[in-house]
Amino acid sequence: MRRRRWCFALLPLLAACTPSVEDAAEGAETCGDPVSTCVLGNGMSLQTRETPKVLAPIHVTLRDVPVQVNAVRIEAGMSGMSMSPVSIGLRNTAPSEWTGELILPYCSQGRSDWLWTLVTQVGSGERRTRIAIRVPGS
Ligand SMILES: [Cu+2]
Repeated sequence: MRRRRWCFALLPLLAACTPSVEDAAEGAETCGDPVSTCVLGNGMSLQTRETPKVLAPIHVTLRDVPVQVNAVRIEAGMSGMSMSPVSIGLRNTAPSEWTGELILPYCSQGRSDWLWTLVTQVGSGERRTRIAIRVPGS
């Protein structure tokens, strides 16, 4: 019973990704090695506990987040692909530090050029930072 439920949970992930005409990756910052931390142009730094892989939890820590930020989430997608939205909310785990766990679907086109959008909320305003991160599909 348990195994069957897991399969159903995976189905939408496997069917997630089809080509479409959408926003391009231009303007995104590149994070080449998130395990050893990427300092972003906005002063925050992003680190993953493990080398990002699809279909496996990726533990993300965001540090040096301005104290006035009251919510942080990560939206993940691929430019030119339409896919079920991947969006996770991070938790404020220490002063200026937010963490969360992300699972990315397998890309049916074999692509690995993921775009993560960091959405930080201050009051009712949102700021979006786009980061290009390679997440191998296999
Ligand atoms: Cu894709």
